[in-house]
This record gives sequence, structure tokens and C-alpha cells, in this order.
Amino acid sequence: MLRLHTSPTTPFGRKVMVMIHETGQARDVEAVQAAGTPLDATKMPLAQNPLGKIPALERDDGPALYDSRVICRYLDERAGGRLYPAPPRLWDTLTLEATADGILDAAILIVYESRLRPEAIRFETWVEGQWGKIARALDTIEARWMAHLNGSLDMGQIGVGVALGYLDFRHGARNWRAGRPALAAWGDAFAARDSMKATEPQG
Ligand SMILES: N[C@@H](CCC(=O)N[C@@H](CS)C(=O)NCC(=O)O)C(=O)O
Repeated sequence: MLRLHTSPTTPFGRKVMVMIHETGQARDVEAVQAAGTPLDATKMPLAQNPLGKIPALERDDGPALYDSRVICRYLDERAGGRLYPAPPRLWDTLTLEATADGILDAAILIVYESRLRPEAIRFETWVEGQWGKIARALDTIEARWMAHLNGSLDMGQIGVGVALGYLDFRHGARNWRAGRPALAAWGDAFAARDSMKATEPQG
């Protein structure tokens, strides 16, 4: 049995859970609930990940794994290697997954800024700089990556699908769909997959 430290709202944990569903491993993985922020790591799996971040994966054949990209690569190998294709497509898949993770990093930092930083020292220009990263990444996906997104399922697609879901969940007022019709249509279709329905954020 594998133990995945995660939470009902973490998009990085959701990314792992979606790939677990897509690769038929849901019965092999127990979800262990964690919670925390950079200000309070007491309920984070610190013995498994000294960085105090989730997801982290406990396994029988070695030490715990983190971060989500490492966990997904490990679980994909375990399932027979379906979601990371052979080179040269692999380089596209990895770049798209990194782009999606970068969107999530910036989106989470914006949430932390409004939830964790005292109002008097919040930095609006910095928040807009983070949103600028997200907007440029979405524009690039709309302009250059739609053919890849419409190809066979891989971790790049799962990363983007989960990142778009997180933008809806935490940053709906930003209306990321405006001016990106192809990505919006793709994201809505991806959100209807069973794996996405089974992992919708709660809370
Ligand atoms: N690069 C990491 C990012 C993980 C991450 O930022 N997780 C957030 C929750 S979504 C977290 O644990 N935040 C707590 C913290 O930063 O201290 C991954 O892909 O796993």
C-alpha cells in the first residue's frame, strides 16, 4: 500500500490523484490528510518531506518521495509508463507539466499573500507580477500547445487540466477564459473526465 500525504484543496495533490485514477491505481493508494502553510507546518508530513509541503508519497520500496513531478513519474513507471511518452515528445510533455506547475506556484503565492500576509504589508504589485506569469503561460498554451493538448493523454495535459481547475477554484474573478477560447473549451472538456470529477477540491 502507498500512502499519499495530501489535502482536499491542494492542486499539486490533485494532480497526483488524477494521474492515480487515470492509471488505475486508486485502490493501491491511501490518502493521508495533511494541512499547513509556510506559517504553520505542524500538520504537514515533515518526516516525509522536510520542506513541509504536500504531496508526499510513502512507499515500501524506498524513502518517501516528493515533489508532485517526482511522485507522478514514479507512479507512472509503476503503472507501466503511459503518461510520460518516449523522446522527443517527452520534452514537450515535461515542459508543459512544468508550465502548469509554474501556474500553480504563482496562483498559490497569490492566495498566500491575501490569506497569510498582514494587510498592512501586502504588496499588490507583486501579486500582479504573479498573475502576469499565469497570464503569459495561459497565452502561450493557447497559442502554441493546443495540438499537444488534443493529442493522447499525458502528464502535461493532466497538469494543465488541474491548473485550470485551480484557477476556477481560487481565482474565478480573474476570468482566465477571456481571450483564450481554445483553452477554455479544452479545459471544460477535460474537467468532465471521471478522474477530474472524482478529485474536485472540497472546501
Ligand atoms: N513543487 C511542489 C509544490 C508543492 C506545494 O507548493 N504544495 C503546497 C500545497 S498546494 C504546500 O504544501 N504549501 C505549504 C508550504 O509552502 O509551506 C510539488 O510539485 O509538489
